[in-house]
Amino acid sequence: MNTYEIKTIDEILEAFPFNGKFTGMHRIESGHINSTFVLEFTTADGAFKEYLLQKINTYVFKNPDQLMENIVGVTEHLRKKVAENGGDPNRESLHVYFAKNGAPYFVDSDNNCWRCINYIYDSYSLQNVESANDFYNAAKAFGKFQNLLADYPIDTLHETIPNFHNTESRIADFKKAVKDDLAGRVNTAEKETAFILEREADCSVLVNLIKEGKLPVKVTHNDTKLNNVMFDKNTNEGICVVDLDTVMPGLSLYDFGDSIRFGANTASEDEKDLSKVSLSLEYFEAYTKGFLQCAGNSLCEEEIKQLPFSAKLMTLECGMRFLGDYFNGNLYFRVEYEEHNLIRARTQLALVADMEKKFDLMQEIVEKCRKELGM
Ligand code: GN1
Ligand code: MG
Repeated sequence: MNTYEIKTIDEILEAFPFNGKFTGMHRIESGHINSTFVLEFTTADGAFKEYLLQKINTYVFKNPDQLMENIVGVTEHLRKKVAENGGDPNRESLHVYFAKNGAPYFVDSDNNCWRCINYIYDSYSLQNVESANDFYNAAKAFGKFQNLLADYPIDTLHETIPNFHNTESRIADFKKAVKDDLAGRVNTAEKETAFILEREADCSVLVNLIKEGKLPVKVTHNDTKLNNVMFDKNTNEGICVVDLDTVMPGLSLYDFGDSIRFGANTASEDEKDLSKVSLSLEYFEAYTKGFLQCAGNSLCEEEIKQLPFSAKLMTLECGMRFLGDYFNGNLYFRVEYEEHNLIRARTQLALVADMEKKFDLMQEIVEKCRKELGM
């Protein structure tokens, strides 16, 4: 058994009301922020039972009380909605298991914060899109997720990471990272830095549209990576959206754009061979179709118009976040090697460049999908 960062698994086993005898655990490697483990148990009647255990990254999420208050509120809302619609809340929504002391997370003797969540049985996640249909199914899942939260009381949500997709504030952070040059590396990525700074004006577009009242702020997921959807093993439909840490007031466009950034890239987020990086128009179309089909009726004209731009902006934002973190000495994103964030930044910027070339085609695809859907 590899317990990784868990020095005192016994403390955790004691803290939560697990059902059965602990038989083992393994780590789930995906996700750049929290550490995730699957804990395995055998129940009294001999059944196999699993739970997800996560160590909350408190460097990133400074206020775990507020974070968990959001997640508990959102998951309870989702469970109610799923049940009302005749679905299975245990498969179609997450559920937070409270610690025995009544708190939604447990603080161990080293001051680490742990939370426990239901494991979605007979499901799988994808690290890369394997077919247009996968991505279409992911779009439907995120679109549906947005609909289920449309009547969630937005004012009750805490901003778990302030200005998360505020691209003006993101570029200000990036410039600060360049100026501070904490790890003494800025001179190794001058071309990439210039590429970002040349696009500074882009960072104000959506922010200004919000200020002008042209884009509505809604409850959004804000981290719509493909691997944040669980797919059903039998039907391959997206059944459950996970990783709810950044469910906050945001724009539908952030969710659309971030999905495209990750899933419509023909290469992985950390591909070293940039010739493999490009925007798949086939995948862009599949996602646009699924998203418009499910969430389209709640989108206004300006939101639909900005869909292609949002994909570019979210990719640029992620590029500057990775590069800024590289300059800061890899404080935020988990890395497997020292240049990992630089490599990730390069793929994002190469994808931005390709999206700029294909921008007219992306717009045509949005129009085509609208026509097909009679919107
Ligand atoms: C992080 O946790 P994970 O791996 O789903 C990050 C996202 C980035 C993404 C880039 C809280 O997501 O914003 O887009 O990495 N999450 C947070 O892959 O910063
Ligand atoms: Mg996450």
